[in-house]
Amino acid sequence: MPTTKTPEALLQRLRRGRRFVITSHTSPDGDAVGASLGLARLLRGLGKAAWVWFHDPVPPLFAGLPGADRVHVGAEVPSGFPGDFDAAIVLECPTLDRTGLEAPLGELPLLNIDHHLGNRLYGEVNWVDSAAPAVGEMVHRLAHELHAPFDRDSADLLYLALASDTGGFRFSNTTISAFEAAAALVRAGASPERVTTWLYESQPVAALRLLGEMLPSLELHDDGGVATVALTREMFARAGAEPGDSEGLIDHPRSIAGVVATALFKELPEGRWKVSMRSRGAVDVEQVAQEFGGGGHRNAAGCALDGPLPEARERIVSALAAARRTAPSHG
Ligand SMILES: [Mn+2]
Repeated sequence: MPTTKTPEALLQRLRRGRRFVITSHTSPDGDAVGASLGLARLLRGLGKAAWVWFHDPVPPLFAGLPGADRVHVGAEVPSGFPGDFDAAIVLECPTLDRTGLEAPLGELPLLNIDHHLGNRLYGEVNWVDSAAPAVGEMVHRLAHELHAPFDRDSADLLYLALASDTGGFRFSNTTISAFEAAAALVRAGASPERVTTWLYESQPVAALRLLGEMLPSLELHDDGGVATVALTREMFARAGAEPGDSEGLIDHPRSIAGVVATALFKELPEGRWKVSMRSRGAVDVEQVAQEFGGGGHRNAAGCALDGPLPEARERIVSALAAARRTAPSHG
């Protein structure tokens, strides 16, 4: 797969700038958190100031990562913003509004680094590589171009971004460059065992209770090829769970034999539902997400739509069934 070269304009901006704010999308996942914290460490290693600012808190699963306790969280701007910063680096966001911080961020020059198809190129500098397995892998390449010193923690953070976005090196984006970056990161001190513990063995008990709440909602459709699950706000309350505790729960319906497409419906305020979709092989959930105003990748995408749940479910299921039929390798 071809990958794009780091734009010279981006390297210049990063070499010349001294103070950066780094941000990513709402409900930050492993790639968003790992790539942001990793890039911040690498820039600090080059003698620059770098602050990570997320609209939403770091999910409990990632709270123990190096630097997670220093993330600035919320809609309120960090002190000295915007005058004290040279640029905002936006990671993993196809559109600026995915940050939840589009108004304040618009006051700074934007450096857009992403691997989503359909990125809107909203930055002053844009580096979009849809063949990259994770933004963490792009940050790894960037670090080499900048000759940034690697320590164990930054290697762990980028390895986590990569492991998270490839589903532990299982998904279709597990490319040669994913393994090459992983090897280089382990050489630089990353520990696959430590990262695996963070990713898969650091669950708050509420996350497991939430899984228990979710499983009875499982429905199979389209001759067992499509599976859907739902999480209501009541389920979150019963489990004592926070929004971030649902991270990774969509992998469970995906593990059923014969299932090629899944959707997780998460209740939002005002009767709306956030839909996360996953698929196998050529089944394109990005197209389905786009039909409903969302986006993502071929095998992982999301959107939001109005309830009530049975109607929302029916609309998504028929779109997924259609995607399944039009996919080249699944009948
Ligand atoms: Mn990603």
